[in-house]
Amino acid sequence: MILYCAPISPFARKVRMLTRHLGFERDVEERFVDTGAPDATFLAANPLAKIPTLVTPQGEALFDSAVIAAYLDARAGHPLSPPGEACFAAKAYEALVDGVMEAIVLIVYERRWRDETKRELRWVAHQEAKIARGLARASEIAARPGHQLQIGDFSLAAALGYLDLRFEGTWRATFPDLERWLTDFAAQVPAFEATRYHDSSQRRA
Ligand SMILES: N[C@@H](CCC(=O)N[C@@H](CS)C(=O)NCC(=O)O)C(=O)O
Repeated sequence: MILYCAPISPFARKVRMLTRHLGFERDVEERFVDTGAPDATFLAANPLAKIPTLVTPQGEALFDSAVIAAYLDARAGHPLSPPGEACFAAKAYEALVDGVMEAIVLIVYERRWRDETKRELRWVAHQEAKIARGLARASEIAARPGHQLQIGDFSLAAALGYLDLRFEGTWRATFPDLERWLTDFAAQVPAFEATRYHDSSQRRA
């Protein structure tokens, strides 16, 4: 399988953690792409030029990260999907945290794509409010008794890791429960450390 991705992208990290955690690391070739200057092969796989994009052994290009996560989990025998009706709550939790990531990425893009004089601070505040509310809800969900490791947890770890990288970890003071949660997640999922971003020469997400 080919995974179009980038080392810093939180959505890509979610999937890169999942391929490792679910035992597909050797089956997946990670191809780092620049979404700002997509090449023809990547565009043929995903006309939206978004990462992550996974090309299956059958040549099917899968996106977005939720679709890829469901595909990998299904191939592994569904270890990260609760059975029955509970799977819908698990999907809503994943969608919630993916929405938090989306809001973080929008703020980063506001900085990257808009001239400093044209930045819309009300829009940034609107996204920041989504991040704060979303993290508060995610914190409640992850702390529920009987909460089992699931795909949404990989989204949450990727979102918090990205906040550390882009916003100097200011979330840690506001959400100490999530800070403890992330420590536990990292102990349970070595793929979190394995996918940590190190190289400061490749800074596109
Ligand atoms: N909903 C998508 C979001 C993916 C996404 O926005 N990825 C960013 C990188 S973190 C991207 O590809 N940006 C390029 C662009 O929007 O042109 C998912 O879950 O995969």
